[in-house]
Amino acid sequence: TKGVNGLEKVTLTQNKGSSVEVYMYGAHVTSWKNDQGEELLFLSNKAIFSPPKPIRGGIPIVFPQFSNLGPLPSHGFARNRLWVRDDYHHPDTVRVADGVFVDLLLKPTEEDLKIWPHRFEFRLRITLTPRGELIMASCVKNADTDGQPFTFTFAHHTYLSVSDISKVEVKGLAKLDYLDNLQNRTRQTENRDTITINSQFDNIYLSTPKKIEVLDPEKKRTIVIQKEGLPDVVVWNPGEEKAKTIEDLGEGEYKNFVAVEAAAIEKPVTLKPGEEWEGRLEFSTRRL
Ligand code: TA6
Repeated sequence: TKGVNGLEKVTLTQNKGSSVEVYMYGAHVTSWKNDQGEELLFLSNKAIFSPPKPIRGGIPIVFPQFSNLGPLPSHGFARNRLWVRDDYHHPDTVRVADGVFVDLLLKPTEEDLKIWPHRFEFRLRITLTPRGELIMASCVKNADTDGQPFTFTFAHHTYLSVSDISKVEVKGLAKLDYLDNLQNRTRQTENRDTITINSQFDNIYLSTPKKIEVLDPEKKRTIVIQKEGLPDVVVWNPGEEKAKTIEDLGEGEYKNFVAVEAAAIEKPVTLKPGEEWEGRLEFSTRRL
């Protein structure tokens, strides 16, 4: 069906009001509702649904470069390319969860190859389970069978919806090392058990556990993030001042999200010709 500005989107639905909306533009999940019909993703009121602008909110795919860690435009180009539907059989070591799903595929165009000369195939299966969980299973292949290895960094730049950023608690990152993006990515160690955010915040936590939890006391719920193959977690919020410089973010909206991004950044992934990499991310919710 057609979404904003006539952009193609796919909607997955389950019982009890649970649903997922995915734009083919960016393979971008813009909405996820759990089995209580609650929206769990933030989408800016000012989000621009107009290529090549990436959509502000939901789950942008950051590939093949996180931030400005290389020569490409910040966060790479997967988030502003048109993906296609794919009927390839996903090599689900990535356990095939029951549920409804859509398979999407991105391959480089000749133009893309000029800025990143690697023939990759990025397959993404987005599943909504009968219990209203959202699963993102990624598989990147070096399809240049007699070419060169390539290296990438990656993130699911997830904008989680929260009632008030200053009340949110992020759990699972205690004692870990992180790179502070606001201080030239200097390496530091987290000494708090629970992370709370009161101003601009932009840390890349390294080698994190498989499970991270985001508590929203006002909504009386926890969003549970479980992941495989995605060792790092970026936690980001622009804070009041920086938010004003982001044109596609409405006034005060910075309070309504925290980006918690399962990622592979510190140790970039290298694929030899024919090799594949897999990542898996699962979101569920629990009442507090
Ligand atoms: O993941 C955090 C981050 O890299 C921040 O430094 C911030 O710039 C954010 O992503 C948003 O980037 P964007 O290009 O979508 O405006």
